[in-house]
Amino acid sequence: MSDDDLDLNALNDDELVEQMGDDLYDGLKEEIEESTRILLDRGWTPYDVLTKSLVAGMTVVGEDFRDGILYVPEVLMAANAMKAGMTILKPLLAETGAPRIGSMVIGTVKGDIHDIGKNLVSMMMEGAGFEVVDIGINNPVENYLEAIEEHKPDILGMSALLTTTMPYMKVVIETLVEKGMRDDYIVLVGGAPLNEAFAESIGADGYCRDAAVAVETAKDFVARRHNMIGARANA
Ligand code: B1M
Repeated sequence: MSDDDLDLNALNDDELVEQMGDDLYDGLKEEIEESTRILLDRGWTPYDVLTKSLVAGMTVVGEDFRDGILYVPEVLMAANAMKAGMTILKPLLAETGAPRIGSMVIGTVKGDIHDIGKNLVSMMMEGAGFEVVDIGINNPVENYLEAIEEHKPDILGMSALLTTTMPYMKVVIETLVEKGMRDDYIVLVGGAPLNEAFAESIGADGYCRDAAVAVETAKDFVARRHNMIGARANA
C-alpha cells in the first residue's frame, strides 16, 4: 500500500503517533490535520496531542536540521504542518473556561523569525486564563514598548531561538530600565538556547523551559504581584 492509500483511522494510537512523526517530517499538512482530529476523536486531550505527537515530531526534525540531514525548505514545510495541527488545537486549549487571571504581551525578538514555541506558549497561557497579545516575530524594542504601553499587561514575554538573537532580550530589558518602566512588568523569557543563568544575567524575572512552565511561572508571579498591590492598597 502506498502512503497515499494509508488509512490513518485504521492505525492504533501508537502507530498513528509514529505515522504523525513521519508526516510532520515530510511536511504533510493534510495528514497532520487528519491525524490530529483522529486523536481528539479518540479522547486524547489537546495537550497530549500537542506534546506527544506534534512537539515530539518537531524534536526529530530539529535534530536532523542540526545534523544537516534536513534543510530550511523542508523544515519550513514541517513547521507549516505543525502549525496546521496547532490551529485545530488552539480553540480547544484556549477555551478551558478558566477565569481571567492576568495579561501578557509576547513576541519573538528582533532578527528571529521562529514562532512555533511562542505560539504554543500563547495558546497555553490563554487556556490558563491569561489575555495574550501576540506581537509576532522579529520585534525591535520599539514594538515591545508600543505594545506594553497600549495594553498595560502584567507580563512581558520574549522568545528567541537563536544564540545570535537571544542577547537582544537584554536590549529590551535595559531600555525598560532606562525608561524607569522595568518594575511595572514581570519579564519572562524562553526559547531553546536559553537557560536560567542567562535569564538572570539579563535581568529577566524568570526563564520558562516550556509552555507548561511558562503558565506555572506566570501564575506564580501574577499572584505575588496581585498580593503586593493588595497589601499596598491596605497599608
Ligand atoms: Co531554525 N534553528 N533556523 N528554523 N529551527 C533552530 C532554532 C536550530 C537550533 C536548529 C539546529 O541547528 N538544530 C538553529 C539555531 C542554532 C543556534 O542558534 N545555536 C536554527 C537555525 C540555525 C536557523 C537558521 C539560521 C537556518 C538558516 O537559515 N541557515 C534560520 C534563522 C531564521 C531567523 O530566525 N532569522 C532558521 C530558520 C528556521 C525555519 C524558518 C526553517 C523554521 C522556523 C519556522 C517557524 O517558527 N515558523 C525553523 C525551525 C522550525 C527550527 C527548529 C527545527 C524547531 C523550532 C521549533 O519550532 N521547535 C529548531 C531546532 C530546535 O529548536 N530543536 C531550529 C518546537 C517548539 C515547540 O519548541 O521553539 O523551543 P521551542 O519553544 C518551546 C520552549 O523553548 C519555550 O516554550 C516552547 C513550547 O514548549 N519557549 C518559551 C519558547 N519561547 C518562549 C517564550 C516564553 C516562554 C517559553 O515567553 C514567556
